[in-house]
Amino acid sequence: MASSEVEPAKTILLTSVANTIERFPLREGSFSYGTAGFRTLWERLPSVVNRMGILAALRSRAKGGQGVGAVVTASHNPIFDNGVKLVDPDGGMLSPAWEGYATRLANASQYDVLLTVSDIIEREHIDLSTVGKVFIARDTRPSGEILVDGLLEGAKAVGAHVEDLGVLTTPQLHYAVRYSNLNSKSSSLQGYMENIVTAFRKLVELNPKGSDVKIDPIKVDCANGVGAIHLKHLAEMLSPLAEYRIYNDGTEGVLNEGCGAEHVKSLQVYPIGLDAAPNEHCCSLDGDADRIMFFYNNGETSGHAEGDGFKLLDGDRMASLLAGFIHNFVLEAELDKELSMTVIQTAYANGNSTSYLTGQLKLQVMCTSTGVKYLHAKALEHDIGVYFEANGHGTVLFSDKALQLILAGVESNPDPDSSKKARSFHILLQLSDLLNQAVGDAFSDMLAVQIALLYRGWSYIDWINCYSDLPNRLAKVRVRDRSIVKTTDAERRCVSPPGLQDVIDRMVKEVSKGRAFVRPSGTEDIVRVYAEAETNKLVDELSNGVIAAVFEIAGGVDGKQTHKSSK
Ligand code: G16
Repeated sequence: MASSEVEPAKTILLTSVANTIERFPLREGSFSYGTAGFRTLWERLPSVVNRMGILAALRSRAKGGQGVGAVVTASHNPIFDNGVKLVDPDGGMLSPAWEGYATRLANASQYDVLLTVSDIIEREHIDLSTVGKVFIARDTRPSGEILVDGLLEGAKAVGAHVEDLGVLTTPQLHYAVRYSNLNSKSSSLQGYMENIVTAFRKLVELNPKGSDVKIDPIKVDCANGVGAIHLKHLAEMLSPLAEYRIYNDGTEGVLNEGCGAEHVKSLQVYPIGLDAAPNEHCCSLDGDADRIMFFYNNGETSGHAEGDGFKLLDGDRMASLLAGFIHNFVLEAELDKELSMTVIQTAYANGNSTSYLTGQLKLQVMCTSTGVKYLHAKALEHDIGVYFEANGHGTVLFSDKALQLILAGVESNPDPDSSKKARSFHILLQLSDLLNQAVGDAFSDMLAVQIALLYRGWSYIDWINCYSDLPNRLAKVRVRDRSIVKTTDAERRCVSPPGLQDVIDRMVKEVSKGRAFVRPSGTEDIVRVYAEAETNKLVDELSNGVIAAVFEIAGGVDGKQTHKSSK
């Protein structure tokens, strides 16, 4: 664009921004781009969502017109919350540098919005002759439709071409953004479905036991969310090879109420409406289907009616199953010298899962702060990055180098039956297709777990027997202002308020295999308290002690323990 055209173009753009923000007045309170974007009561969000439309369009223009995503969802939060999160052109989370712009824009007065937009254009050297492209999707929350209107307006005001993809799972939107920019696969919803269905079918065919196998049916709690809509379609495509029985499909129950991945992980009870007979394979998705928990009933009575026989296989279990499974093929393909493989966890990972990964599987493990954005970024630093949060978010990323070596192996060994090594190349290639490369995805994780169990001939019982979890507790404590709680060392140590970490250290020292930390949630107005120890008695003492310390030192208002360990 000629320099004489820049100022008029900018004036037109700012006028258009001024017009759109006027229709979405700023609500009271402050907003912060947290663990997964903005999340709060939906009534507070119209101005924020409209401004995120503006930012998404600016981000796209700053990236030379590549597609950027914006998804309206509050995932595991209650139905009356909503949220908005932006997706970068590679299908990953918004770059941290732009999160600062997001927070600034969300809190700016009408006038400051114009200054901020102008500042972003300058700093990011945005060429105003580029046309932006924004993909929009939302979950099933009733407020989503209203909020999407503002998002759409904001993006259009900055001259973006907007594609509203409708009601999608969060991973489907990430996938659409990634592959619309890469042009290597169809980015459409049908393309997404066909990609994972084809990879799953091929993996079943490559199974050394032959393709005439029986895959255990699985009962899927869809949290009354968007997962139900798309799982129905996926189940039809995979029938009769695999069978998915859908529960909490949204026709009767309330989103995330008494069901969903967060509910079963926190309370360690069955989701409402799903009757698990002993040893049946079951799982729960969350409200936007980007995380998954597996569980079964071991048939034992625990005296705790809601959780009788309940056994949970969480994100740590997925990490250990899939890392071990994939590493085995890396070894058989003789790629272990050429490819670095690492497992990324957070402080919430059970200590015994980390010991199993390092001790039994001999894999390197790293720890990051909570939030897919941190784990995903760390995983990208390795050729094969396996990342999972204990709460069920995660996937396995393959670097370009890994994919090139695997592809070369497939090309030089076209017949998978010719040797174990040949088969391993083919299996790795299909796994890299099955596992969503943009973000953790409940659907592809579910299918990958089914494949790993099928190859190993394992039931959930065999899977859970790999190691025993250390007893652990997760509690939520409401404090007057959670922003006073600040942490360091991948959230394992608390640096503010002063004195809190000293008290935690003293308590942890007294307890065998003790570990505890506190951190402010980025999605709810609470502080989370995690504790683990060698026995249930010890972990109860430790957890209660830390909760009391948070109350006293961080200004507690209300607190409740929301997590029981598997006994
Ligand atoms: C989001 C993030 C996750 C994070 C979770 C809880 O999940 O994507 O990475 O683990 O929030 O975060 P916090 O402890 O900060 O509240 P989701 O499924 O709600 O989108």
